Amino acid sequence: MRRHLREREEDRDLTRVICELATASRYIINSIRTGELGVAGTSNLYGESQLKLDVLADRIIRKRMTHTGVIASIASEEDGEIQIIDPDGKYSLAFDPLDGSSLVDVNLAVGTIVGIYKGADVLSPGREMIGALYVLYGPRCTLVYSTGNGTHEFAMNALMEYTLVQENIQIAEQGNIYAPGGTRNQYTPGVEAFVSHLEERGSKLRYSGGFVPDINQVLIKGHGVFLYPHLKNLPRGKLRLLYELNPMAFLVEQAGGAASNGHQRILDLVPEGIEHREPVFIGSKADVAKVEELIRALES
Ligand code: AFP
Repeated sequence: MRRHLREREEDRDLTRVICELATASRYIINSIRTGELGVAGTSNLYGESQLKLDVLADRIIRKRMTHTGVIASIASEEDGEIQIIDPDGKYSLAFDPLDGSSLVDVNLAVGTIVGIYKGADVLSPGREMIGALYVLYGPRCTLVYSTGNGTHEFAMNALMEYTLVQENIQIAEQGNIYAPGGTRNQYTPGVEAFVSHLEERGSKLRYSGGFVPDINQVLIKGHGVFLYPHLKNLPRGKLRLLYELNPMAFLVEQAGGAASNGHQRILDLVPEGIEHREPVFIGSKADVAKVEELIRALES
């Protein structure tokens, strides 16, 4: 991966950040595969206090990021507040160290999601990001990143090194898989009409309950749409703008897809705070445009 980044003449400090995140993922995948599934506060057989996997993942990433010496601030889903590391640092991160962590004990895939900003301000619109990546801890461990020049996939080999799988992933204009989050009886008229439209078109439902594997499926299959919409009982939806939506919107747009909150581009939204939640419709451009049209027609 380091060679790939150098060949593309990426900034050396940005290369360090991405490679240190890749290193962090080795420790995280090892913890997932070998660690106890206990909850924080319990102790393992050695009497050590048990860390929840997401707390452990958060600590691993923080340690590696501090080690780079180029980080200004960190906003982690685990911490709920922005931590200043070095006000003069070159980059800042917003990340979810282990998204979907509740799926580990049923052996479903989970992931780490990271958005990378120049300077110290992670509360700027996502379009200001200079990079994003996720690591998917599934049957294979894969890493997908973009620094604004396409979206690229790597896979971890037996030596725990990341080797290139594909460059410049492309998402087709329209798809035939969909991942519908939330509960259907809470869907609003525009969203209900959209899902009915997809089903009538023969789209197949593919939903794991993990944002990273569900987005990865749209990216790597090269078509489809993920939605976690505004719901009657959850008008802002569930997913967090900083830690989940902005990084994935960056990666999907770089692959020729689109990401909307049903009315406007996710990357244009001004964060109201680090816990800001937004509805999301993300994936094939025509599918995202279709749901925006139905929401306009049936909900305005
Ligand atoms: P957890 O991190 O609490 O497991 O939630 C995972 C998640 O934030 C995201 O990964 C999924 O897309 C979404 O929640 C699934 O939510 P539902 O369980 O309501 O479908």
